[in-house]
Amino acid sequence: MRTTLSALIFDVDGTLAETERDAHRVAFNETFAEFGLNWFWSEELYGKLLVVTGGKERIKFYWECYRADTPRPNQWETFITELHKKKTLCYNQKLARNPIPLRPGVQRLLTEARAAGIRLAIATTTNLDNVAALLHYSLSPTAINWFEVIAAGDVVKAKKPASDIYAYTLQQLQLPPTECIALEDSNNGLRAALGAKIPTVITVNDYTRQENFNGALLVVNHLGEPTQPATVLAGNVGKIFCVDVPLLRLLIA
Ligand code: XBP
Ligand code: MG
Repeated sequence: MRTTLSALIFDVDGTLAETERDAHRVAFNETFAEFGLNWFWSEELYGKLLVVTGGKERIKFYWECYRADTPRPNQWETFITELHKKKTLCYNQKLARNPIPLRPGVQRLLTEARAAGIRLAIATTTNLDNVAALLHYSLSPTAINWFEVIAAGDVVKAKKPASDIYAYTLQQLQLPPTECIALEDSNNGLRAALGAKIPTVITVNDYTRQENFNGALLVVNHLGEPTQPATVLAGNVGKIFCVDVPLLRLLIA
C-alpha cells in the first residue's frame, strides 16, 4: 500500500527565507546598541552562535560563553526577556521596511501543495510575531491562513534539536509522521524532525551547507523554480528541476 502525503511541515528561518544573517542578526545588534551593550554579532560569529536555537537561548549562550566579562543585572532572566522583546520589535519593523524574499521554489511549492489538498503547517523555533511578519510581508497579507498549524517559539519547552516542536505539530494535525514531510535547512532542524520520525527534505544555505544531513530523504541547494533548477546534493532521485508534489509523494511512497 502506498503512503499518502497528507501534510508538509515547514521550518521558517533559513528554509522559507534567508532571515538569519540579514534580519535576525541585524535586529539583535540594533537591540544590543539600544540597551547599551557593546556587543556586535558579525556574520561569521553569528554562524557559530546558530548552534543554539532560540533568540533568548542564543543571547544567554553568548553571555555565558563569550562575554562573561559583561556584568549581569540582578534580574538577569527578566533583562533577557526584555532584550528579546525589543529584538522581536526590531525584526518586525525591519521586515516591514525591507521584506526578505522567499527562497526559490517556496511560494511555488506552497501553492502546488494547496492545490493538491495537502495540508500545511509550520514548526519553528522563532516566535509567532516573527512568522506572521515574514508571511505577511514576503508572501501575502492573508498567507498566514494557508497554514493549519503554526507551532512557534515557546509553545514547547525544549527547542530544536529537541523533537518537541514536531511532536506538538503532529499532535495538532492529528497525523502520523509517515504521512508528513518536514522541510528544514539545518542539522538542528533535521534532528528535531527525525526525532519525531518525520521524513525530511533539506534545503541548505550559506550557514548550513557544511552540516551533517545523514538521514534526510533529500538534500538540495533550494526547492527550485522552472527557471532556476535545483541541484541535488544528496539523495537517490537522479536529476530534478524542482522539489514538487509528485517528487515528494514518490519520496515517501
Ligand atoms: C530559528 C532560530 C531562531 C531565530 C531567532 O531556528 O534559531 O532562534 O534565529 O528567533 P529554526 P527568536 O529555523 O531551526 O526554527 O529570536 O524569535 O527566537
Ligand atoms: Mg531553520
